[in-house]
Amino acid sequence: MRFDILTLFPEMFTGPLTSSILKRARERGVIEVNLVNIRDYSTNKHHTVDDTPYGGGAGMVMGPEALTNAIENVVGRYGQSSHRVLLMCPQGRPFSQALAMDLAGEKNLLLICGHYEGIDERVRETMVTDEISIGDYVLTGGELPAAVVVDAVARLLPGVLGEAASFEEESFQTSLLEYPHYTRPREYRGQMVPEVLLSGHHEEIRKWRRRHSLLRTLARRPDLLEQAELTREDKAILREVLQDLASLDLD
Ligand code: 4GX
Repeated sequence: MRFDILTLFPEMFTGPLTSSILKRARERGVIEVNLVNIRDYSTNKHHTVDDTPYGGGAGMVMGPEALTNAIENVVGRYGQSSHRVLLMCPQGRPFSQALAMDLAGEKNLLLICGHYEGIDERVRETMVTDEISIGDYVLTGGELPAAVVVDAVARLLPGVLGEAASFEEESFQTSLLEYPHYTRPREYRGQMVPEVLLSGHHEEIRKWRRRHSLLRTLARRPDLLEQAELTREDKAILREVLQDLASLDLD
């Protein structure tokens, strides 16, 4: 899969792209990342890309010319058609695992990293196919969100993670939070690893993990339980916990 990233600060991607899994995926040719400096497409004397907003007010807006030229250059290079053009912005659709899975089905993705107060609305209307937000907080630019999207999408592609990991992705998907994990030593600063995990009883271990996934999700993210595919066994566990809670005497 090929990612074209339009940015004023290509150097912000150096760390994420040259480390760990994304580094290996690029070396193996599973992903290709093309960083495009929007400033290179500015045609004015000082190569500026921003301007003051019509109607007045604080801040600057990225103008349409350089951005459009950069997008058209990239899309034109590959024969466009189904090219998704993503704009990272707080007004966008909340990024999710489901959206990452949808994007992982594309051959190319173009990501636009805005700065200042944003981009000229006409570019948004005519060139952008998807507006994406990574969360309800305000960042200084779209680079970190773009890196998040590239990371989440790339790890879903065949050959990026190990075989085993991709199977888990299939079966568990996103519905429940992870159960607690432990590794050696068995005792650390007086804290023991739960006995069942040392027992070698695979069925007991599976039940313990499922139970703790359910309990964590109930405690921290009950909203996720609505979309989760729960077995009869899962429902029995949750029913029992909720009954115990309901019978607490809080007076
Ligand atoms: N999830 N920001 C983008 C400038 C901007 C504004 C509007 C285009 C249109 C953010 C987020 C985020 C701050 C990145 C404003 N560019 N992006 N930037 N949260 O906060 O995606």
